[in-house]
Amino acid sequence: MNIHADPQTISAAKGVFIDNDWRPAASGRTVPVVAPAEGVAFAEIAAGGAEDVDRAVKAARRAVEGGAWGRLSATERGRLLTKLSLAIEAHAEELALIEARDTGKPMKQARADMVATARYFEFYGGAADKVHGETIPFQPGYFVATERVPYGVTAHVIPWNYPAQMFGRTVGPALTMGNACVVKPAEDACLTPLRLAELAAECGFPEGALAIVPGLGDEAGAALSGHPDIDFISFTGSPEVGTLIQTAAARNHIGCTLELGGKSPHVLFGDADLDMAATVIANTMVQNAGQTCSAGSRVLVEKASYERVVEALAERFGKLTAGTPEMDRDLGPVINATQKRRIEGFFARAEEASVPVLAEGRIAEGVPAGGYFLAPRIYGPVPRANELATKEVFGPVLSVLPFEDEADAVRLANGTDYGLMAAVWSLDGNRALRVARGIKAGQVYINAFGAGGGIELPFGGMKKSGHGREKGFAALHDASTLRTTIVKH
Ligand code: TAP
Repeated sequence: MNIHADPQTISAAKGVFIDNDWRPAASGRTVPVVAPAEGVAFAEIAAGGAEDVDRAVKAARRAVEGGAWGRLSATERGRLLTKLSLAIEAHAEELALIEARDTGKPMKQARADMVATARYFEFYGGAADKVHGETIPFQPGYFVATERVPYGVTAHVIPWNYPAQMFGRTVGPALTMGNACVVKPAEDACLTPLRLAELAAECGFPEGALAIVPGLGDEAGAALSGHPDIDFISFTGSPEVGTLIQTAAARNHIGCTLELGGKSPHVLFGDADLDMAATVIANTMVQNAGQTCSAGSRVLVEKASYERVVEALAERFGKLTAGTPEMDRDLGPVINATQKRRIEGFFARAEEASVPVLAEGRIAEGVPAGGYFLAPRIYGPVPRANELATKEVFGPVLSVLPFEDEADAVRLANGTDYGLMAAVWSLDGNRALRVARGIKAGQVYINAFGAGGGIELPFGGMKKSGHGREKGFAALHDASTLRTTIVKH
């Protein structure tokens, strides 16, 4: 199979996946799937709607209440997740090809995404029977024990930037804890989640344990998040849709986790290992063409070392090249024409505000004219009030801002609505730790950033980056609720 394989061989593009079976959307409608590197449609997905969502939720309810899924032990669930991890490894190249065509990302990044996706199911498969409750000393004559129990039916609305990884990240812990999951992937990139659900069925996941309803956000997504018979919602995406999700959850009196993006800072002191820092900053910034919620899109630099840092960053950014998945360069195109126009809007407004461009990468020769390619850029010094210092661009754009001293660095790092990830670069360990502990972010690195995904590490936002935690054991907590049993003896 190659990346331009006949879309019909991508079995994922078959419809709505409910009770381990494909069916067309109830409306019979479909949505075209556009390859971002080409700007042309190469497949169609079902346009699921309220009726499909209702069927999926009912199937999930049957699965957890009296169905085979609800009767499995934690160990048996863990084995199924482990089997799925092995199946993903066995199909990694096929999945990476689908992912690369669907999202436009370079093949090496799509391959790395499949390694990470398999790892989610490996990690959670192993964890399934290692989640313990506790006993609580209470009044004489009582025995009290707590246990983590599934919510029941969980809804998962996921974005287009890492379709396979996001699937593993949200569905992995939910299945581990015994929930039945209904997933609404993004219309812009949803082929790998569909294929992964099919693989799960082949691995033996019982009917109803996992359903996928592709379609439009304001149809399938709204129907799922507002469905009266779901017990919990996990959402990753924009703050605007996050607000709709939280409102829908509140209306149903259920909980939700929201992962809404960021404007993650690197705080770079003059004594940092600049060679390492600049390389990590440039490479992680353009990963997925900058369309990563945790992208380190602000570099805050100690004033005295500003020129040196800018030179090191500009040197690296100048070499970065955007290309097609097959070209396998540093980054691919952005996801669609709307996103490209959105990012170009930032460029136009930066020009109007006379924010200097420090360096620009390039677009490889020979990319299709219709592809949504952008050369990566660094701006600096970016005025503190400029939108490039505060707003999430979600593209390959880095903003550099000088700071005066430690206190100013912390103030600046915390000076946006977001609080997802951060890094402090300094060889003075005490200072690095002091600054790191002053930053309001769910993950703070010292002399590193991203660490290859860190599936074992709790991940999620403070402030307007959202609430709840994904990854690690923390995700198992958020994918389950607590029952306390009180026995009088
Ligand atoms: P969203 O519109 O938030 O899409 C995320 C998911 O929500 C998709 O599955 C989407 O479906 C669905 N959705 C859309 N409208 C919905 C509704 N009314 N009810 C329920 N679900 C709905 O994000 P986007 O349009 O893909 O990207 C816009 C911006 O969001 C980006 O520029 C970026 O800033 C941010 N973003 C952040 C992240 C992360 S990881 N934090 C990821 C992606 C995007 P459809 O896509 O089918 O409409």
